[in-house]
This record gives sequence, structure tokens and C-alpha cells, in this order.
Amino acid sequence: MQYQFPDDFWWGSASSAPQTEGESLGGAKSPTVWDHWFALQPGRFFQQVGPQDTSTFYRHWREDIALLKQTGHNSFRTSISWARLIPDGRGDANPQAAAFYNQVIDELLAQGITPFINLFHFDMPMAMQALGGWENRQVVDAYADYAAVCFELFGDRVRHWFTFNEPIVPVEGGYLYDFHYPNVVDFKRAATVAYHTMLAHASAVRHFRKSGQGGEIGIILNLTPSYPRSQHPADLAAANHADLLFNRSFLDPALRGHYPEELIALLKRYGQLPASQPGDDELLSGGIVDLLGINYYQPRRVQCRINQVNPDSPFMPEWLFDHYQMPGRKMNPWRGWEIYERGVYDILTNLRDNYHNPRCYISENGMGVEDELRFLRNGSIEDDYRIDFVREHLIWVHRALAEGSRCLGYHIWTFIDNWSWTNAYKNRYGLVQLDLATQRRTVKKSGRWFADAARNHGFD
Ligand code: BGP
Repeated sequence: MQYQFPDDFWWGSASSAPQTEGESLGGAKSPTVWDHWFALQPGRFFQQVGPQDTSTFYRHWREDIALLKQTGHNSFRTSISWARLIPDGRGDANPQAAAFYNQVIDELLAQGITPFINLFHFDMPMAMQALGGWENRQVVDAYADYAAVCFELFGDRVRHWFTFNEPIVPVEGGYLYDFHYPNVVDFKRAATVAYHTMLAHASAVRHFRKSGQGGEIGIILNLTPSYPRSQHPADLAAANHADLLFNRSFLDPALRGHYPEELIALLKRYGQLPASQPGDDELLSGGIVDLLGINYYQPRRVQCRINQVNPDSPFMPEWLFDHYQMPGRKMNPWRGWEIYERGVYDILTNLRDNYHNPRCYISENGMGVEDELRFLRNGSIEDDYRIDFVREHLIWVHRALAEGSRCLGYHIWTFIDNWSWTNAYKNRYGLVQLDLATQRRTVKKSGRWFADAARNHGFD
């Protein structure tokens, strides 16, 4: 076998409660920001398909876990819905929801599939958002209590916990660039949300350590390597600023237990430093993770600003750099994201060299494609482009492993075509095709390829 991976490498996929569970307002679940926003502005969602319309894992979990097995998974990430487990965000767990998650965890284990459980995937309960969401420290405390409930209920069987998936996305989407609720555009508020999210992370880690349950806890970050247009010092400075704001703002507290001095100085210089309280630094220092999840989709290419900033305009990250599109770059035209497979290697070697080579794994990587029915042959989607995409990324992971990276696995995004934020079902990512109308599931060619790779611990 040309590309052989360790026998205990994690082969799996990632998904999330809000994108798969369905029963969004049933099953005693309370609304999240997504249900609320969809009710307010259905026109923002592709073909007005909302979070209620999913593969309905809430009812199909047993069938889906059988498909996980069939597609070679030895591990699988999903999330717990805070709004389902504790409908008002605070208080006791709903027994019906606890029973659902217990069944899922037990069935995964019975099938030999290790559950990776994430506690928050963009799905703020509306009751908490009504208090100000992550801007309000009471929500930080409520989240920590929710995490403690999860450790107590499921910690005897779950060995791999994650506090957050891509915590920067609600910051960017909800408070900077207007693509998530609550549609605020304000850097200072964005910085506060980011800061409080990391306090929530560290509080959950503290509860986890106190619980004495075995296993490990981590965080999942979408890392976007920042490549400068040239080696000119001004372009290098632009890339460094983008890296500080979009990667190191979460990576450093998660792996080093504190923010980079350079980031603090930068935010101070522009009057954007969020307010802190005594005890925060100590709390953050306890938030160092055991395991880092890395979501990688695309790099960030930047150059120094071409035009001068209008000093009267509100501060935005783009004060510090301009985006730059590399000529000849490979693109995923449906998602508008650059495909740069080597980026995953650059992330892993950066972690090895600059962050003491942490235990980590690729927690998301995948390719969303529109109108996949074009590739239907004899009843199954022949998605060779997805196989190539995964293969090419895995080859770079393989090389990083050979050079000493402690990357422990690879999870594709995603298992089954799922509902995605405002894009709904426009782009399909799954190893398994979903017919939304009939709920019929059909394994794609990539699902069969993935099963073989997982069973053979590699591929040629
Ligand atoms: C990541 C999210 C996933 C998923 C994926 C694909 O940022 O963690 O939830 O949605 O991106 O992106 P999209 O669905 O927006 O195309």
C-alpha cells in the first residue's frame, strides 16, 4: 500500500445536531438562533429550506449508525443540542433528550464506532441569545453548567469531548460580516463574543477536569493558513495580522493557555480590547486542551492594503490587510472556496514546530458540490471529484505524519448530505446521498472508497 496509515488512525466523519437531527421544534426542543432567524427571514435561506428539514437523525439514528459501520467508520463526531438537552438553556436535563443521546452513544459503541461529542455547533438556544448570547457572562456560566450536565450524563462512555466547533464562525458571521444571526457588524462586540467563548471553553474544561471522568477534552478550530502575496515585509505583516486575528486568537489560548501579546497590543492600539475581569487569566490558563480538532477547507491569501483606510470608518480586520486571489488557483466553484491541499500539511507542521506538536486530528475537511444528481450512474452518485479531494488531502497528512506530526485521524465533512446554515441543501458534502423528500439514503462512490481506505488503513 503506497499510503499506509497507523492501525489506530481515526477514520470517520463529522456532523452536527442542528444540521442532522431535525425535529427542530419537536421532541421538546426549544428554538435556537437558527429556528428564530428562519422564522424571521426565510428568504435568506436557500430555497427557504430551514433547520427543520434535515436527514432527521433524531428518528433515523439507528439506520444511520448502520451506514456509518458500512462506510468503514471507526469514529464519528456529532454534537449535543443544548436547546434540546436543556430546553431553556438553564436547569435540569430533559429526560427524553438525555434518553435520545444515550441511545446514540450506546449504539455507536455497540457498533465499534468511537463517539466524539461536541457541545456547541453554532446553535445558541434562543433563550440564551435573548440574554445577549456570548456578550453576556451569564451565558458563559449557563454553558459551563450545561457542559457539566453532559459530562455527568454521558461521561462514563464518551472519551473524546469538544467544547466548541469553529468558535470564530459565530463571531465572523454574527458580529462582523452579517451572515449569521444576530446580524451585528461591530468589531468590539465581535471581540467580546470571541473572548467570552474562550472563557466558556475554559470553564467547561475546568468542569471536565473536576468531574474526574476519564477521557480527553478538546476544541475544534477552523484554521486558515495565511499566505502572503509576496515576501515583501508589508505583505508579511498583513499575513501575520490575519493569522493573529483569525487563527491565533483561538489557537493560542487553546494550546498555550493565553492570548498572544502581539494580539493584545494590536487590539489595544485600535481601542478594541474586550473588557476582562480578575480571575480570567487563571481560568484561561486551565483551558489548555488534550486534543485539537482541525477543520481545514481553504487558505487565506492576503497582501498589504492597497488603498488607505478611511480613519472615520469603523474598525474591521480588513483595515490590516487586503484579500488576494492567487492566479491559477484551484477552486471549488460551488462554495467559492480555494482548494489548496498542501494547506493541511502547513497547519500540521506549524503545530509541530511552534506549538509543541499537540495531539490533534483533522476534524473536518470536505467538498460541497451542487446538483450532484448529474453524477448519478446506476443508482449511485459517482463522486470521483470527492475521492480525489479527500485522497489529495490525506496524502499531505501522510507526509506530515512521516515528518513527526501527531495527527491521529481524519474525519470528512460529512457523513450524509446535511442541512447547512443558509445554504440548506444547495451543496452536498456527504459520503451518503440523501433524498430529502423520501429520506432515502444511498451510499455514494466516495462512501465505498472511504470504507476501503479505512479497512485497509490506507490506499494506493
Ligand atoms: C464548517 C462547519 C460545518 C459545515 C462546513 C461546510 O464551517 O463546521 O457545520 O457546514 O463548514 O460549510 P457549508 O455548509 O457552509 O458549505
